[in-house]
Amino acid sequence: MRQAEIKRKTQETDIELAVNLDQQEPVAIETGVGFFDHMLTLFARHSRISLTVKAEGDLWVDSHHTVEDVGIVLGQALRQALGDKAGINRYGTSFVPMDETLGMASLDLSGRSYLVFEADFDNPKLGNFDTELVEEFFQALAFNLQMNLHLKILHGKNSHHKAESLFKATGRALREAITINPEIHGVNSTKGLL
Ligand SMILES: [Mn+2]
Repeated sequence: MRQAEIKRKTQETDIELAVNLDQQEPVAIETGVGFFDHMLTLFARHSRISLTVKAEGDLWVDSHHTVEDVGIVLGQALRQALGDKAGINRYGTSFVPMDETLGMASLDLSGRSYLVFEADFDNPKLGNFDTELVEEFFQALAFNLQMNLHLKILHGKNSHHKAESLFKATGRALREAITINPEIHGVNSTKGLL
């Protein structure tokens, strides 16, 4: 089983997070930030992984530390669970429509970290979640998972739809990338290492 569990406590957040890439249950997210819980639940369902998150952050400041730190820990846990990445597809791409919005995620579990993010949100807040944190989250995720991640809203209007299409597309692209492909022997790189 490809799984990992991480506990991380700082002055700003206290996080317990577990992932299992080879089973789909349980999914249970509690961060104190409703919209973020909604996004992480979608992400887990569309990547078909088990994900549990218990985060207690300094929400009296704002939701920044909580969202960013969950991104860091999720990236670390996924990377740990992937191990040597033998036999996985490595790449994944997904387009996800949501009513008027179309979002895209394309990623490579290359061992190198890079985020390209092309999305704007008209609405600065969704509940107690600041929409600028969508980029912060994916930056933390990409850097700690050591993945090359491209996210783009091709068109759209509604801020909730835009954020949701990016989380769903990333989940679906990740599922493709982490899937073990019987045609791939060893690591899917001419370098022999990912
Ligand atoms: Mn929604």
